[in-house]
Amino acid sequence: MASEALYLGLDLSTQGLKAIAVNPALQPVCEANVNFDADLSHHGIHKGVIAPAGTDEVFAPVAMYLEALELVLGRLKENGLDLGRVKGISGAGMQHGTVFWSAKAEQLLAELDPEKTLAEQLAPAAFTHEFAPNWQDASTEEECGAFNIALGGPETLARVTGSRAHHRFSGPQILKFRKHHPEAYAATARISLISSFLASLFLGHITTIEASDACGMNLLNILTRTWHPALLSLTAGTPAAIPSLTAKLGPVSLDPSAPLGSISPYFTHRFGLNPACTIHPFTGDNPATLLALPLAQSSALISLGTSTTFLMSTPHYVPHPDYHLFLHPTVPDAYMFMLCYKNGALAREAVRDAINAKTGTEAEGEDVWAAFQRAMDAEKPLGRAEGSNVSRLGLFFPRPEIVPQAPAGTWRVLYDESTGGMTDVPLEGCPEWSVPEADARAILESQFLSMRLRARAMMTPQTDPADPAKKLPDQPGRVYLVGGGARSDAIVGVAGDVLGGVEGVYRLEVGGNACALGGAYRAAWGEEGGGEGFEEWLKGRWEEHKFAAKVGKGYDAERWPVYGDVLRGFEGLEAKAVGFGDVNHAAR
Ligand code: XUL
Repeated sequence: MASEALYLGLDLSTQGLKAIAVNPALQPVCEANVNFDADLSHHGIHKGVIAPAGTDEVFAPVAMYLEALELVLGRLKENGLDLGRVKGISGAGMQHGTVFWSAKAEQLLAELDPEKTLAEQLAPAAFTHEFAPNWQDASTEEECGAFNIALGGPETLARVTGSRAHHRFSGPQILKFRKHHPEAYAATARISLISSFLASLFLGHITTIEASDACGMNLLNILTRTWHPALLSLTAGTPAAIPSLTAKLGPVSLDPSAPLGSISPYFTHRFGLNPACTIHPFTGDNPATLLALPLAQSSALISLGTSTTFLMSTPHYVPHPDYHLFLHPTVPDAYMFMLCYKNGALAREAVRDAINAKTGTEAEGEDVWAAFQRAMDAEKPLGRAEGSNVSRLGLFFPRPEIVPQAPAGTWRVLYDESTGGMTDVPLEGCPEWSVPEADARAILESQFLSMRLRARAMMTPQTDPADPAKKLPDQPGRVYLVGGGARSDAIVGVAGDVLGGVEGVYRLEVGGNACALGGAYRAAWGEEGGGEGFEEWLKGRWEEHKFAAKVGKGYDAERWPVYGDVLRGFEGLEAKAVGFGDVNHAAR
């Protein structure tokens, strides 16, 4: 077995670069991580990015990514991986970020000297801009306005590109780059997404943008799978400038099974990778997460990382400005439904910290989530008193939120279902809501109610697994949780209560590396799939008991309708928060 082939998956994310190698049985055999703050702090980053005070800009140095790639490959070797056995590489990059290559880039990539580092040979000469915008950037309000009206409104933009305009999407970001750095834009020969940038380094030439990740740009017409001329014209400035932008973007790679090419000699000489190693398309981190398990089309996957994302695979293209639809990364004619929340983990941790600060439990050496869990357990669903129709509803956004597009702030209301009335909760002295303890249940319910509200269009009729003759309400078959938050019993319980899941709530046991793993699986499929569809191929190899555990019962016939009935009130609360426009609600 010493010489069996291995497949490598990478994930270039906001806070680090992860790599994982799997064997043909899809078992992880080696992992390595680079943490930008811990390993590359000389780039002046905090949590992997630079976010100048007083601006909404968030970006990261491209040179840091070059250094990270060398470090992570070195660490794989130190951790015992024989890189010569790696037969295929694929992976993921955080979505939406762009890298601006100079006219010299192709030659520099082609002539890389294995005696020198990537950074010393490529930075700064291969780039026209030393930074890559990050998905947390919110500085393109003006550009988003232009995108939303370009095709007649956000609804049309969502219908054509899968999403309304978003600050972080690459189209508005490229438009801003052209306006703020016209000379650098003019000097840019090619534009890569983070995913295609990483693939390009491995190939030694600039490769195409992958179709699923291209859907995070607001530039691709998903219906025709071609760049949209009116959106190109807006980004480039004039219709006459379209060809130049088209050349910068290059074509979109539409065939998920087509390999990109062989590995660059730079990596074979410097790291001992095999010259026969093939590079397969890299995609965005969310589409790659979808590849870490054979996700049935009625099941949902919730990734509880820095951002919280809700993903489903669907055959239906039913776009709406409230959510995203992307082309599926490996299944032709399928789509990925996504909700992306900026405030997921951040907001939960803020409530947890406030509870710990008040009760002092953390100091006594208890688990950091113990007091949060107790506060949760002490409350009934929606904080309702026995026989009452009054629900506690809250929104907790330490940072401006994407879903819904609302400013930073905290909103707490008591919603009377019988009258539709909503009463603001004062910070102190409210007998029905004690801050911060009651926030524990409220924040979890709020996060899952938001998902239930928006994912309704994707849900399919279900039957009771114990009695197939019994019809159950439209909901997911299974709810899979992945990422740090998946370890919390409180989160598992509320996820099932609010979202359902007729087969239960499952924890995906793949460590913190779901997207790198999805990349490794994709590389393995690219090499060994033999023309079989990705889902069938993965289903045939995936040993569920090794990768997923049932952690919650999911659908609860009594609780399900209670959360369904409160959705109207929740929508009203969101409208209240969105109505605040740009003014920050007093942080409470
Ligand atoms: C998705 C998004 C984030 C990043 C995180 O639209 O912006 O989930 O992909 O890396």
